[in-house]
Amino acid sequence: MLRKKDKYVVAVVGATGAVGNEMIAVLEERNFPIEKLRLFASERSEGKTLQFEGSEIPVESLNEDSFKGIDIALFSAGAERSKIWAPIAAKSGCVVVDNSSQWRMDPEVPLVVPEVNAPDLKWHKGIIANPNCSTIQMVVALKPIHDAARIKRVVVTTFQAVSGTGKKAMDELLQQTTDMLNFREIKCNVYPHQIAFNILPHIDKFLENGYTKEEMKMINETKKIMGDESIRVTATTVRVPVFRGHSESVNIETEKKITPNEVRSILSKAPGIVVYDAPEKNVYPLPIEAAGKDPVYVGRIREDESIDNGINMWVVSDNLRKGAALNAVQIAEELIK
Ligand code: NAP
Ligand code: 3JN
Repeated sequence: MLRKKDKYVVAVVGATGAVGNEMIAVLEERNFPIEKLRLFASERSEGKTLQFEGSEIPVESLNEDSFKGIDIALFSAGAERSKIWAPIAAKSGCVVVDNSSQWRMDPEVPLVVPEVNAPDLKWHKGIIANPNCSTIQMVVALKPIHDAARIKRVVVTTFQAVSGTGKKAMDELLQQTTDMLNFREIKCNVYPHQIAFNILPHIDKFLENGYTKEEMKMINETKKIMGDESIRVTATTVRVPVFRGHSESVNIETEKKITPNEVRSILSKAPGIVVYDAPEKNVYPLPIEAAGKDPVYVGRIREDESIDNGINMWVVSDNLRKGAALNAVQIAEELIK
């Protein structure tokens, strides 16, 4: 359990990565009360320094004693590293907020989006899981509708930015785009197909049921966060040539009738959401406008006229912020409240 203090010793594990970089920026921007920031990455990054509040902080590699004296550790170094190091950190008395999929479905580990299920933080045992980016932005938009009209079923298709795959994928999109425009040969290292000027209906590994792991993450995590196993969810996750910002087409079937105007009104009062919905003026959420911002943007709210109680909407958010770093820092803020 975290002892109340004025300032905390905080660690970022995976500090040199796309998510880790964003975590450092979000901690600074939000003035998280930090006594000391420790930064960890692989041995490859030893000797590097990263900036925080005007100081250069050295990047360290991990060892058994790394977490001594650390109050809160934000992990974003991948599931394999979280499997090994999160229990070691928790044993050292540090509270871990883990961004990987390693602990998300463990019944002993709360899976938290503060706007949706902050009370679940009460039962943590040293590790708290941060959901998948596509799940986070969707549940922020679903929860207020579920509370008002009980959601029976969700059909979601995602349009996910390459930054969800990390730094190398962002470089690959840039490289392929410039190579295309210069009539050069295209090389594919990160994705199995060209991503520039293309879309790939494939995120993470394929499973035996024909779904990808990313799709099953959305299905299983949504039920756990919403605390309702009865919600039926199906997902198709798609990679698009966008650098930053995931978009989602979300179709909902509710038990109680709810009109698009009621949805607009409920969502515009809900925490973390900006309703951006004036299609007559070409106003709807766009990833290039959501990039670098905190909210979950919702637009294109309309009735699904093919069923009795159906709503369609378009949900966009910055996958590195609310989808990863911001949500993790918000969890840490809840912990020290
Ligand atoms: P990335 O840009 O490839 O960065 C990976 C980070 O992990 C780097 O800092 C890397 O350090 C570090 N790392 C690798 N091996 C390590 C080791 N043995 N010990 C310590 N650190 C090590 O990837 P990313 O996009 O930031 O994503 C990182 C992880 O965050 C993902 O694997 C995933 O689990 C999670 N994630 C979650 C979401 C979400 O949906 N919430 C979204 C994206 C990512 P070096 O620079 O030294 O190699
Ligand atoms: O592809 C995306 O847009 C999101 C990717 C998330 C991700 C990438 C690598 C490993 C995860 C995740 O958070 O589920 C993981 C993982 O930890 O399994």
